[in-house]
Formats: sequence, structure tokens, C-alpha cells
Amino acid sequence: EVPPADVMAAAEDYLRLFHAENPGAGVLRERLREIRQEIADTGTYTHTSGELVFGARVAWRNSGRCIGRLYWRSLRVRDRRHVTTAEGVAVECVNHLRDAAPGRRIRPTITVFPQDRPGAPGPRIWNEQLIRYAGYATADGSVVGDPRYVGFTAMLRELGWSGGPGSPFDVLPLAVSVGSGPPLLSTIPGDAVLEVALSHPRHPWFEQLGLRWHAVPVISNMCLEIGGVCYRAAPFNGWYMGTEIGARNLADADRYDLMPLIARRLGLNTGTDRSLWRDRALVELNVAVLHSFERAGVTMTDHHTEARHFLIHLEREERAGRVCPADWTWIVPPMSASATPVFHRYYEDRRLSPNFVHHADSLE
Ligand code: HEM
Ligand code: NRG
Repeated sequence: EVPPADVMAAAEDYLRLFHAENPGAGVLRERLREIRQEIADTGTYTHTSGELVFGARVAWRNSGRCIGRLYWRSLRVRDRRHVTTAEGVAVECVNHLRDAAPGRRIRPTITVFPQDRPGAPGPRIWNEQLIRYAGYATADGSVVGDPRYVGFTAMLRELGWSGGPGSPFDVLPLAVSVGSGPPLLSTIPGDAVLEVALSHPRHPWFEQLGLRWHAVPVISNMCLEIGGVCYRAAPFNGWYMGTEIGARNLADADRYDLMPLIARRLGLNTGTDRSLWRDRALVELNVAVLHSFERAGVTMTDHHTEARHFLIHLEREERAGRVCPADWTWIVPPMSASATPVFHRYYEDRRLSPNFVHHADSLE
């Protein structure tokens, strides 16, 4: 538990920022007096909806690992602080998925569930993202599905999940808990899971590989921290950058590891590193990802466009008199790094608040 004096100090810092950037928000001193009283009575305080919305947007603005921050002001905030049961949280997660991608056009969205209060922790979502694919370890040591989630999948089965059909792309159920004890498991209805089947603009065989990925990345295991308040369940999404799928999820040796297969189908010489078969396979896989999302009408960005947008954002932030924290190792894309402008410079990285943070006790 955080000492009340620390909560008040963090609250004061945040409220000063909120009022400095929102001149119409009323009288700071009165609001601080109110907050001081609520902290004295309850050990924490309650954000107004204006404070919550701005705090969530600034948490995104302060995320030094995110290349997609140009649109931070447009984040949609679904205030679900009144939802207190695990069932209610699961239902609202499904509603988030439907609401974030109407007609396949993705809208950056966050759903905020109750905050932690002394003696009354808020709900927890155990999944790393709302949509993730199961990983099943087989007898011969190989894995069907996403190797990253073998441990999480096994845990869900111990908690009673009977498992999916055993395909490489079985969507995991949501695991939500309120208080201590095991989580509630709930299957996400198929119509809430937008997915894109992958094909290649020039290689008809590519479609036969049966590859797919989900359209909306909704990170659900990070804590939204605003002014000394922790929202442990606050799933958020934007849209994908193609390389996240094509150069990492489907390509990493400890994920779907598809480069050897694709290189062979392309007829490349995989017998020597110097044929650059990995690099060429990577390019074709990424061409397929961008092509498929485009064809399906689903929002996606590419790493060249997004790198350019990020530098526009950086310049805007500097002109506004702010530091834009950025972590080079996360901002630079995982392929063709030096062909993008974000590679050719360094950044200041600072931990600013509000922010999204990983807590040590979160699963995964
Ligand atoms: C990380 C792109 C929206 C917060 C990232 C990463 C990319 C990215 C490429 C690195 C991921 C990785 O390497 O695994 C985008 C794009 C968006 C978007 C294209 C489109 C709008 C958002 C939104 C939020 C957000 C709406 C929060 C409101 C973050 C955070 C991380 C991150 C906190 C770091 C995650 C971690 O530490 O694991 N983003 N993002 N992003 N993004 Fe964004
Ligand atoms: N690389 C992860 C997703 C991380 C966040 N990326 C975003 N976030 N685009 C993956 O699933 O591949 N976002 O909020 O849009």
C-alpha cells in the first residue's frame, strides 16, 4: 500500500499538469483541497472523467517504447469504473473488441476498470493481450500454436479450460479475477475476434500455408498510472505496424519460426547464411502481411510511414516545449532499421507520469 503522503504528492503533480494543459478545468486549489480530504478519508481519490481521459492520453504520450504516438490526442476512453464483477469486466472486454474496430477501421481505444483502493484491489486481467493464440507442447518437443503462450495455455487448462481444437491459431479465453482466488475464464465470441488470413500478391502458394493473425492488438496486462492512482485493468489498443506480425510474431525462432519454411518455398539456398535467405524470406512475409490487411480493409501501418510520423510527433512535442521520451531499442523497427529515419539519431528517454507500467506481480 502506498503511504497517503506519496499519493497526495503524485496527485498534486498530476493535477498541476492537468490544469496547465487544460486552462478551462476550474480552480486548481479547490480541487487539491478536495483530493487531500478524500485521501485522508480513504487513502486514495477519485478522478473526474476529464482527469481520467486526459491522464490516459498523456500515459500514451509518455510511452517511450511506442512509435505510434502521433495520434495520442485521439485516444477514445471508455470509462467502466463502475464495473466491479469479473463477469462484467469480461463482457466489457468483448465490447471493447467490437467497439475498437467498427467496419474494420480501427480506433485507438482504452477501457478503464476500477482503480486499486486500500483493502480493495481493482480487477485483474491475466491475459497479456485480449486476443492471443494458444501454444500446445507436443510429445516430440515441438509446439502447435504460439510458443510464447505454452505456459499460459497450460495454466488455463489447469484452471479448467478444455482447450481449443488444437489448431495453430486457437484464441485463448479471457481470465479475469476480482480479489484473490482463481480467475473467471470466458471464451471470446468469434464475431468479436477480427482476423486476417494471409496471402501474397505474387505467390499463390502462400495462401495455402493457412497463416492468419488477429487484427487488433489490445495490451491488457499493463497498469495505467495517473497521479498516484493505479488502474490495473485498463486494456488499450491502436492498430498494428506490419513488422510486429511479419518480422516478430510469425518470424522469431521462438515464436512461429516461419522463415525456413518460406525460404524453401521461395526456392532460396538455405544452406548458407550468405545467400541472405532469412532476409529475403522476411521481406516476402512482410509484403504478405501488408497486402493481406490492405485487401481485407483492416487498418495497419508500415514501418516506413510510422517512422516518419513518429519524427513529426517528436518535432511537435519539442515545439510544445515538452520532452518526448523515446527508447531507441523499441522505436527502431525490427527490419530494415537503417532504411527508416528513426534509426539515424538518438533520443532522450525519461520516465514521465502518467504512464503504462508493468508491475512485478502481473502474470506473463
Ligand atoms: C509499443 C505501435 C497505439 C501504448 C508499441 C510498439 C509498436 C507500437 C510498434 C512496439 C511493440 C513491440 O515491439 O512489441 C503503435 C501503433 C499504434 C499504437 C502503430 C497505432 C495507433 C498505442 C496506444 C497506446 C500505446 C493507443 C496506449 C494508449 C504503447 C505502449 C507500448 C507500445 C505502452 C510498450 C508496450 C510494452 O512495454 O510492452 N506501439 N502503437 N500504443 N505502445 Fe503503441
Ligand atoms: N508487438 C505486440 C503488440 C505491442 C503493441 N503494439 C501496438 N499497440 N501496435 C504484438 O501483438 O505483436 N497498439 O496499441 O496498437
